[in-house]
Amino acid sequence: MADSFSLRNVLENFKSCLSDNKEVYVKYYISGWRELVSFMNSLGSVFSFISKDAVSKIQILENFLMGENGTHYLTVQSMVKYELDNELVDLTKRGSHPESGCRTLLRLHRALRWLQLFLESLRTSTEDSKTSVMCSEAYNASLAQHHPWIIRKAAGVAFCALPGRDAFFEVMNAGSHQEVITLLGEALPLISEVYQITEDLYAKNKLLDLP
Ligand code: 1PZ
Repeated sequence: MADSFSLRNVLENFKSCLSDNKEVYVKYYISGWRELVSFMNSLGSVFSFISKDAVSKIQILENFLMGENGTHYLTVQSMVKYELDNELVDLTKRGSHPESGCRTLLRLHRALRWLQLFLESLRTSTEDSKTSVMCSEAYNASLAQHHPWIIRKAAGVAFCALPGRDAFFEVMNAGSHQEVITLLGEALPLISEVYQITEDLYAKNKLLDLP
């Protein structure tokens, strides 16, 4: 999988994510994340503690989707309704539902905000911009506030191992730098829309701080 990664696949998945009435399909949401994980794995083993966590969250959601109540997990909207209606979510502290679809997807949702910020800064970066700096700025403005000190430290160490900007554009495997930048310009509005729809849904249902 790692050798077939292309930024284009990520874009395709996030494009397929939205239904006609703007619901978010869980299937394509997790496929998009699987692509990103295969990309991250191609960057080296320093990132494996991050990809392990992402994979386990993708797997939890996939198990729901493939399970006997799978039809309720077709979209993020139907998942939220189903889990709330049936009291399948730990709302204030972890208890009998420590791995609900809602809390699991929230972790990926927060990471999607990091991705959005990071890709935007990559898109508008210049020759001498540093990926590690862009990455940690995006992280500090998003995910970091949800992580304890020890994870923030480990993430900081991993960021230093990121390839430089040129190499980074290469591994995205989507043509020349200019083509990658163009593709990022297409992908970002899609990612932002998926992010915003999920954010509004979670806010409306008071789910943004699920333990
Ligand atoms: C290309 C560079 C990759 C940088 C990725 C930036 C994100 C750093 C995140 C580091 C956290 C990894 C360790 C696991 C943390 C978990 O404790 C948390 C909360 O979950 P809980 O403990 O509540 O069950 N997990 C997360 O926050 C989800 C993190 C997913 C990160 C996916 C990144 C994918 C990057 C794609 C690369 C293009």
